[in-house]
Amino acid sequence: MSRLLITGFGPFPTVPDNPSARLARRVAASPHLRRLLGHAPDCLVLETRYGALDTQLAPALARRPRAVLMIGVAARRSRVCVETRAVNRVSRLFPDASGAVGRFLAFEPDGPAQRRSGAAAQVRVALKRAGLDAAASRDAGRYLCNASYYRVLATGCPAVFVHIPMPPRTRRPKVGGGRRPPALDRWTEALIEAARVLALRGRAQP
Ligand code: PCA
Repeated sequence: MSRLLITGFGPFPTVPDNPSARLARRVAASPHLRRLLGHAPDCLVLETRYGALDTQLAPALARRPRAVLMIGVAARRSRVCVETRAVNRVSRLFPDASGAVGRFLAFEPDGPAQRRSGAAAQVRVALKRAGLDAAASRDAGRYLCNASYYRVLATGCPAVFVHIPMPPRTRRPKVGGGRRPPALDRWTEALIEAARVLALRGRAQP
């Protein structure tokens, strides 16, 4: 079956340990997805700097993935959010991991003001089915997550960006104790289901 790309992000100034990278790797390592695809999904951990859009993301997109699941952290949010769109806007306030800020207010001066994901609603349903009640969001920010999503949506393949909060610190469950599994474990399972749905959608698309 077709190629599925899963992306996460590395550290940036306010998040020195970015859980989205760990989550992307865990989802991409899913035996279930490997069985479905016939090979492991591609996993890309993007450096959180504007230059990485050209040096890391563009080459991955040139391999023409049939579907893309993107994950980033939104440290101030309390819920997992499915981003429904990306906008052609860059923050000039927040430096990236290399200390650079966006140089222009728009990434693509001639690009559309926004690009919408046609697969966001379906992914939200998939997450819900897997027990994760994610919110829909139309504001992916003005930083690297929005920037990378805007780029990926330009390809036209089914792509969805999921923002996760910082996972709460959990103590190890007591043996036999009925605690909920750690957030990262629950999110991994739900995002595997989201990835499955995206991969099938990518396969169906001409
Ligand atoms: N979150 C940032 C960039 C990398 C990440 O994980 C954002 O929301 O733009």
